[in-house]
Amino acid sequence: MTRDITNHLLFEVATEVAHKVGGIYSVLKSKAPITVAEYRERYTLIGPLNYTSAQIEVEELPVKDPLIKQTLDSMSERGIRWLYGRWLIEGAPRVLLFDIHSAGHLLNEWKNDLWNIAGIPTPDHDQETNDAILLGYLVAWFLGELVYNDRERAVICQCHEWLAGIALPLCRKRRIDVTTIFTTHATLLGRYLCAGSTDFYNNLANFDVDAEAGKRGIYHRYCIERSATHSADVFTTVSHITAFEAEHLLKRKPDGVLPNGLNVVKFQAVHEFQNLHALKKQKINEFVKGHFYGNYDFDLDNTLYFFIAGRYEFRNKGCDFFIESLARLNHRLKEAGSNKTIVAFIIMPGKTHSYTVETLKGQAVLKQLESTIEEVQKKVGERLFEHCARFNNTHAHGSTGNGGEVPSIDELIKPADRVLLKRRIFALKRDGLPPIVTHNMADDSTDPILNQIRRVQLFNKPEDRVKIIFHPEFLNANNPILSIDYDEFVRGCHLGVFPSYYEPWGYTPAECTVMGVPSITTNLSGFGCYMEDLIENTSDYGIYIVDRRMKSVDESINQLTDYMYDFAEKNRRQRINQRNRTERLSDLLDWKRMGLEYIKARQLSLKRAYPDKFKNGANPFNNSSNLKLTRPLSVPGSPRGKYGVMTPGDLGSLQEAQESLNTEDYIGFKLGGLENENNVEDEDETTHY
Ligand code: G6P
Ligand code: 1S3
Repeated sequence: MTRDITNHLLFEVATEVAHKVGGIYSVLKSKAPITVAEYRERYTLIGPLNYTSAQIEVEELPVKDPLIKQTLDSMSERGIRWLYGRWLIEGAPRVLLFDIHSAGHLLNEWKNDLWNIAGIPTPDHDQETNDAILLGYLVAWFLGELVYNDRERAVICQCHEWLAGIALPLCRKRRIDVTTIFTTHATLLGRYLCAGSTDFYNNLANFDVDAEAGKRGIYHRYCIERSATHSADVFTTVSHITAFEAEHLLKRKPDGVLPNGLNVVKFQAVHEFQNLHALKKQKINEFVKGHFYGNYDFDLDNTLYFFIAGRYEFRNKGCDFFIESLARLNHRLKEAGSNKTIVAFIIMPGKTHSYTVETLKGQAVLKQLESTIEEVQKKVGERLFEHCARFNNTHAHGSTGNGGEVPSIDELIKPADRVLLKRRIFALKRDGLPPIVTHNMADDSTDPILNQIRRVQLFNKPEDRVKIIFHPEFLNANNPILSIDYDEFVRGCHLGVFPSYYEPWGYTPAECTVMGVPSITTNLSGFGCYMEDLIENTSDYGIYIVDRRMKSVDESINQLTDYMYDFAEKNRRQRINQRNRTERLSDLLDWKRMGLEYIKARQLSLKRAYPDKFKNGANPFNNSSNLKLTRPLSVPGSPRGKYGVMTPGDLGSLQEAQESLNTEDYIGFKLGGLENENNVEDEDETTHY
């Protein structure tokens, strides 16, 4: 059937629509403004209805589109509950959330069907898979009825991750007249294999994928992921390194790469973000003073805050590397007699019971000291005022007034005040060392992070130049301890350290970059490869890339230690200068640029579904204003591209002429060094400060 492709409808399906779990939420939320700008009400995000988060994140709206309404009404008649509304984020995209439990009674029938049509087995007690089946069947039901009701408009359905991918084989089997894109943000097997002790990247081509999935009890999930991959019209992933992985593990070469962007909000002047750093650092300083009470013998002016954050995947996120490097850094700083202190935060949510008494006590004693000092200060001020106000010319003639002398400190601080202050100071005495973890862990003795900290003996001893604080809960301004939102925390820190082994993209260093905070990443992360590919001397711009591909484990850890050591050696002026340069990279990560790859993927899916509309080189979207780039990156002070002008299109491969990637296209993941042949941009100014 031929449909109107220029006014097509776009549906994006994911489990993290209006419900934060991990990275996909960040993708959808930050991308919303540009997608809504392009599609307006023709764009709808579909996901499962989570009542708790929807209550906060979604405002219910009537369905205006008559054909969508007709479709949803018919589903309601069959007992399906859904919520249609506006996601309360920038861009305010429309969302359609299905209450998958309202279709729970159909689960067994659908599982049976999945086996019959796709040969996918599904065990009984895998809740995630059951939910994926319910969502997938509901989406396919909705799309099937919609395109039956609406014979005019073309429909694109883009599904993110295997959890939202079951609709894809259903659309294909049922010949539903939609065109589809499957975007994977990681592969199931990749994540599992990397978390073990496999030499993953050197063996990618050799894994017996079915056997490996079977051994890990994820064969049925793997089947879902693989069938979504092969049923979609267009298959994409988030980086070239994951494209390479997907080609081998999912057995389909991706049609292109859709790197993740951010919704970059620039300040008018650079000093504004610098000031924010100082402000937020102050908040972290307050926490640190409390945490180290009794051992707070280091100078905060010479203290740097490093951090790692993310999902608790010890090896995949490189937490093992981070702790080992911190131990080596500690040794080197001590050897060098450095006056710097590094406080390294590990922010990774684990199973906990509550904050430890010691952690709570630290903040409490500091608060008490602070309020006692405020009281004493007030009294001292009043006494001083009183004394000075009594200045009297006639003093010499026997009056009780002040003859002009300033009272001594002993006259101002009375014995009672001293007793009170002494009590507060004595309360700061502690027997043990400041704790390495802020919470009571559910499995303290087996926790991998704690065990490695124990192994390298980073116990926050006074002589240690590197201190550690493991905060096994995501940050939140409403937390009683370290009450600060993640964004504010990042701004207040000096260096983000993300030495990941498995990282399809890696939002954490990208977020640091747009906030002007230098970070360390690796050449095994999509983000690291992307930056390395676009910029010469990334470290000048505060992006340090650890080589985890060509170096041995020991060499990589030493490289990470060197980066942290060199950073610790910088003086304040150098740090400020580097933050300015880092922040200047944010344009590279803006969705206004990255979103171009999404546009190309959608056009390719339409082209595959409606080849006639693109006959003889015709492109119905040629004059689309959406394809405009942001300001040229050649303005003074911008980074230079390795291969000339930088656009995501140079990296992506969703070119009209070329319908799928060649292995040579995995730029940023080439094993050899690439020559810098073609620098066409103007020489940058050298002073960036
Ligand atoms: C920002 C502020 C400065 C402050 C500096 C501290 O640049 O604008 O006023 O001195 O941060 O930087 P540091 O790297 O020492 O935390
Ligand atoms: C995935 O989330 P993760 O932390 O499990 O998707 C993210 C968004 O695409 C990506 O940034 C990350 O690398 C992946 O691993």
